[in-house]
Amino acid sequence: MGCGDEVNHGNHVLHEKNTKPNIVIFYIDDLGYGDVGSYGAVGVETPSIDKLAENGVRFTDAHSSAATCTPSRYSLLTGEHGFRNNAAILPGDAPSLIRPGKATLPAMLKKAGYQTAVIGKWHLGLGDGDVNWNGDVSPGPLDIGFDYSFLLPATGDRVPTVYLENTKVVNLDPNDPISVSYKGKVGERPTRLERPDLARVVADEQHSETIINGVSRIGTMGGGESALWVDEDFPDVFTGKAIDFIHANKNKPFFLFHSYHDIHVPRLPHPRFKGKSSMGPRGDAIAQMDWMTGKVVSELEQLGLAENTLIIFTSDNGPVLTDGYDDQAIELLGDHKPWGPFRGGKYSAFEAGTRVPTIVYWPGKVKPKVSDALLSQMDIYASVAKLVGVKLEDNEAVDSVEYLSVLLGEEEIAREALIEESVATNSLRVNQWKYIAPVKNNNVAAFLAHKNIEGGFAEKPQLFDLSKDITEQNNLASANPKLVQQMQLRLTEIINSGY
Ligand code: NG6
Ligand code: CA
Repeated sequence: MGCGDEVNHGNHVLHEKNTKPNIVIFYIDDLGYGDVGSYGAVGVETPSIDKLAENGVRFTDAHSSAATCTPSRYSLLTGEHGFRNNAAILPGDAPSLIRPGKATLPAMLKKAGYQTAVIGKWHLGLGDGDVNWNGDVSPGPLDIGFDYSFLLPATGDRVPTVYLENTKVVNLDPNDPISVSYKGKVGERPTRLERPDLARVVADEQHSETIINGVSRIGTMGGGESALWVDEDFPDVFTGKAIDFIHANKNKPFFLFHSYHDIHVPRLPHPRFKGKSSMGPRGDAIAQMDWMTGKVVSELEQLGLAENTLIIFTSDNGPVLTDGYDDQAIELLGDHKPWGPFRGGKYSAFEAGTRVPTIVYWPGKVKPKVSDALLSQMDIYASVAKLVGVKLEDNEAVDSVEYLSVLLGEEEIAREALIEESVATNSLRVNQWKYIAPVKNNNVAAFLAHKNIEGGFAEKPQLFDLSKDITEQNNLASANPKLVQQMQLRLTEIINSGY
């Protein structure tokens, strides 16, 4: 049909103009290695992600920089370890951790002519301290390289439970200003401790402050009634914003950092996903997350952009079942193994803390393959810089190593060494060896026991041979004191001077 010819012709012209590939990072929250079908999930189906995995590069040894959110996000966006800036899980009123002027992935892409957006979870702090949610909230993403942002400011379980679009809270009524506190109660809304009958999800003490949308949160919040989010609407709201951004930029190269709330707590998937898994809310949230991913991918296909878009799908840290709310994630788990074949989970120094599903998809460019290369999310920065032809400054993205050909599945050999950050210590991988540096006192163990997670922390050094002992059971440290010493030296060296 004539009409079809015109469309084809249009696409052709568009591709000639837009030779730089679009870049989309799907950054999932708390998704474990084994939570995706192509990585062995049994309690839930993930057809949209499996399609990416089957037609792209599926990595088996790719890592977030840390076993928690804020440091991993910091590293993804700056190409450096979280410990270089004391990154740790931030409260919902924390100042912005990535300060204006810092080199970032989106700022680097802007140099190459990209339009850049972050949509979804931020959790990297906003403002200068004592943020006023009723005015212009800055500095924030717009000051570090993003042209557009639509955010869940911290986490789903932290106040304020409002969306922030660029510098403004969405739908805020100036006559009902927002107040937020992480040090005592503000506002009239009851907390769960005051009115347990009003909360529809059972929560631990930390998650028992202001009740909003029937769910008690961390922190207290007054005002802002018209601006409150409805957790169940996240998939539609964030997907809608992502699609709007793609449409608006279909003729220019764009970078979309699509940062999901799922499958972090509180897990409150939209009712249409209820029962989509056999695992209750945690599994249903995975199904929802798969749906969101499929929606954006099919939008790219419909716009004729898929073959000019590099997609990276990955997670900010390993899995956790109970993280403040009781949604029966443990009871309903069945044979599903969120941590895959590894030991540990979110927060932990064991492999499941940072070894996360990682898929690179680029139809026509990347051939289907499984890659066992040791890679870090920090390496995305330098690799993408190479892809778009930007030369990095000497002090830019200091922990990021360029492995573009590995990312695209053309080569298999990447890092020889990699630091894995956990909440209590650092570990070092060198080839098959895994060293976990000792902790001074193991007081985090109790916190993790409460979450059913093995931290992997000990007051003595630990050394595992992952080639024979993937589950880190057999501590070889005392039999190999020399190797332990070398690993500790190497760890210190990388911390002090970079990889
Ligand atoms: C912890 C919260 C947890 C989660 C986490 C951040 C406890 C007791 N509470 O402080 O529920 O919100 O912070 O998760 O652990 S992350 O994925 O954003 O790092
Ligand atoms: Ca996380």
